[in-house]
Amino acid sequence: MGQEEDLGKNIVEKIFESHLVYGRIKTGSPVGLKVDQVYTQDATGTMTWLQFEAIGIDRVKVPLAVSYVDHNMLQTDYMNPDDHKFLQTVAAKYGAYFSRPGNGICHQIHLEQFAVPGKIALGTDSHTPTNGGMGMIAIGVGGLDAATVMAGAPFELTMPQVVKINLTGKLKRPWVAAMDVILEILRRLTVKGGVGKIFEYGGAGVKDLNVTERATITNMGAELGATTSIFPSDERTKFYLAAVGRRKDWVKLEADNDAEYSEIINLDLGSIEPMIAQPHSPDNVVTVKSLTGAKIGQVCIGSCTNSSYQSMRSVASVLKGNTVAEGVNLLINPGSKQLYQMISKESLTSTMISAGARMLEASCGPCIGMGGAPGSGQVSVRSYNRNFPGRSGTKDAFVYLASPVSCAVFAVKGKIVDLRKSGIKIGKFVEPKKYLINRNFIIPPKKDTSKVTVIKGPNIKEISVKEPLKDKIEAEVLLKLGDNITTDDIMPAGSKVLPFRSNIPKISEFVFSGIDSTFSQRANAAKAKGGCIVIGGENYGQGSSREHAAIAPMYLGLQAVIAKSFARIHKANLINFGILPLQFRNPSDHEKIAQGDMFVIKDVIKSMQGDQTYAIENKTKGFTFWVVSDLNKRQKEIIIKGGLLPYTKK
Ligand code: MIC
Ligand code: SF4
Repeated sequence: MGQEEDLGKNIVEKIFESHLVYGRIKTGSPVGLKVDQVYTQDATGTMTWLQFEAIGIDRVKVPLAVSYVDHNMLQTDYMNPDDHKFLQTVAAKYGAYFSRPGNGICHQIHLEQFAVPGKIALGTDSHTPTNGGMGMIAIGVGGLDAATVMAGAPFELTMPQVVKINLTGKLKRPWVAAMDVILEILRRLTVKGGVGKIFEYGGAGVKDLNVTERATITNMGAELGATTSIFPSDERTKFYLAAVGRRKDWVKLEADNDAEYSEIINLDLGSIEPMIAQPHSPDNVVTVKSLTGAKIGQVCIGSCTNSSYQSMRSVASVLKGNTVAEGVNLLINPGSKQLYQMISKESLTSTMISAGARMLEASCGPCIGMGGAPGSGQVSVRSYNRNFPGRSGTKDAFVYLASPVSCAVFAVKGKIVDLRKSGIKIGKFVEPKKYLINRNFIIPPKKDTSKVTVIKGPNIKEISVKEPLKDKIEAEVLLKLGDNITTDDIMPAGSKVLPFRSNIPKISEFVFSGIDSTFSQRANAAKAKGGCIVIGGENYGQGSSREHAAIAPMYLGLQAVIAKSFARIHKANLINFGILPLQFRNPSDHEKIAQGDMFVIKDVIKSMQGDQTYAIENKTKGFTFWVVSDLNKRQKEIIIKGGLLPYTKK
C-alpha cells in the first residue's frame, strides 16, 4: 500500500496519517492513533466507566465522549435503573454527554448527532463501524481499551489490510435494499472473511447509496469480522449532514486515483437481489426466492442495522392498507427517539399500528433477547444482524435475517415470498431534505463537576483484577470447542443475564451456560488446582465486543485459550484481562486433545519474551505439542502485569 509520501493514498491511510501518534502505517505493524470520540453503551458501559474511575483521571481527555443507554431497558427490578443512574452521574462527573434511556440505539443516534467524516471514533460495541457510513473510522473495542483512551492514551492496533469494495451500478429498488448488499458480501466472504481487514468502499456505485444505507452496510461489516468499514464522504454525505442540521461538519474525503489496496473486490449493485441469512449464522445466506413458501411466526424490524427513517418509511409503505398475517407477531423498534417522533408526526406509526404491528421502544430490544423472544421452535425473520443460536432468548428458535422491506412483506404474507411477485406496491423513497431534530434527551457535559456524586446501586460491584502472569501454568482443559464460537456462547446476554453486567461474581455463573451448564462450577473447582484452559477452533470469540466474555472467565480462573485463530476484539479483550491467547502451531493438534486433559506450560514468560513458541505437555495423554502467540511488546507487558488495568496504573 502507498505508505510512502509520493504514492496515492486510500481513505484509511489518510485518516490514520492525520491521527498517527506512533508506528508506521504498514499492514501488520502496531500503530498508535489519536482518537476524537469515544462512546459507550450501558451493557458494556458500566464496566468501562468503573475502569475509567479506577484509572483515577478527573475528566475524559478525548474531545467527545458519550454514554448511551439502549440495551438494558427492561427494568424488571432495580438493577437496570440503578445502572442508568450510575451512567448518568458518572458521565456528569467526568465530562461526557449522556443519552437518556429511551433516546434510542447508540449507533443510530451517533450517526445522527455526532459522527463526523475524517474523524476517529471508538465505541464499546462491535457495531460502532455503523459510523463508517459517514466517512469515519469507527472501531468497536472492549471497555478497558475505551477507558484507557478516555484517560488520554492513544489507541493501539495492528495495522489491518485495506481491501477495496468497488461498487458499480444501482440497486434495483424498491425491493432490493442496502441490507441485501451486505448479506451478499457475507455470502461471499463468510464471518471470518474480514478478520485483519478494513473494507473501504469506492467506485461509481457509491453515489447510488445514501448515508443511512451506507451505515447499514458498514454496520454489518462487523459480521465479517472486519476491523471496520468506511465509505467516502461526498455530496450525499453533505446532503445528509445538512438534513440533520450539521452541514458544518462536512468535509470531502476520497481516495486518490492511484491509491493502493491489498485486494479489490468488485460488486455490481444492479446484480444484487433480495437475500436472507438462514439459521444460525449471518453468513448462511441464500436468495429470498429460494426459500419461497417457508412459513414464519415472528417478524422483528429495527436494530442498529436497519432502523433508519428510510427503513421505517419503507416498512410503513408495505404495511399501508394491509394487515399482519394471522399467526405472525410483528415487532418494530425504531432506532432513535428523534426518528420515532418524525415517523409519528408523519402518521407512519399509525399506519404500522393499524396493520397490527407491536411498536417497541427505541432500543436494542429483541436483538439481544431483551423481550420479544420467539415461541419454541418458531421461525423469526429479523432485520437485525446476528442469528446465533439462542441469542433471541429461545434456544430452539430459527432466526433468519433480511432487509426491513423483506421483513414487512413476509409479515403481511405470513411466509417467505418473492417480494417482486408479492402483489404489494410501495412508494419511491425520497431522502428528506430536513430531518426532525430533538436533542432534549441528550445531556451535555458539565463544566463544574465538583458537586457531582457518582451513585452506585447495590448490584454494582468492585471490578476484578487478575494476578500477574505465572511462569508455570498447570491447568485442566475444561472445555473443547469447534470453529466460530461466539461471545454469545462464551458469555450469553438476554434478559436473565444482561442485568448482571456490573456484577462479575454473579455473571460468571453464566459463562458457557448455553453450551455446558456445569462450566462455572467446574471452573471454580479447578481454580484451586491452578485454573483452567479452553480449546477453540477457527475465529474464536466472533461477534460482540463484550469484555465480560474475558472478565468473567478470568474471574473463574481461565489462564489461556488455545485456538486455531481468534476474532479481533475478543483477542484484545483476553489480553486486556491477562489471559493468554495461544494458537496451535500445528492446527491438527486440536484433534489430539480431550476435555479433562491436564496441561503443563513451563517457562511461560521466557517463551513469551523469546520467539513466542510455547511447549505444552499434555500430562494426561503423555505428549508435547507447540503453540505460538503473536503479541507485541506492549501486549506482552500487559499480560505479564495481569492485564491492562494493572499495566495502566503502574
Ligand atoms: C451485541 O449486539 O451482541 C451487543 C449486545 O450489542 C454487543 C455488546 C454487548 O454485549 O454489550 C456488541 O455487539 O458488542
Ligand atoms: Fe443493540 Fe442489536 Fe445493535 Fe447490538 S446489534 S447494538 S444489541 S441493536
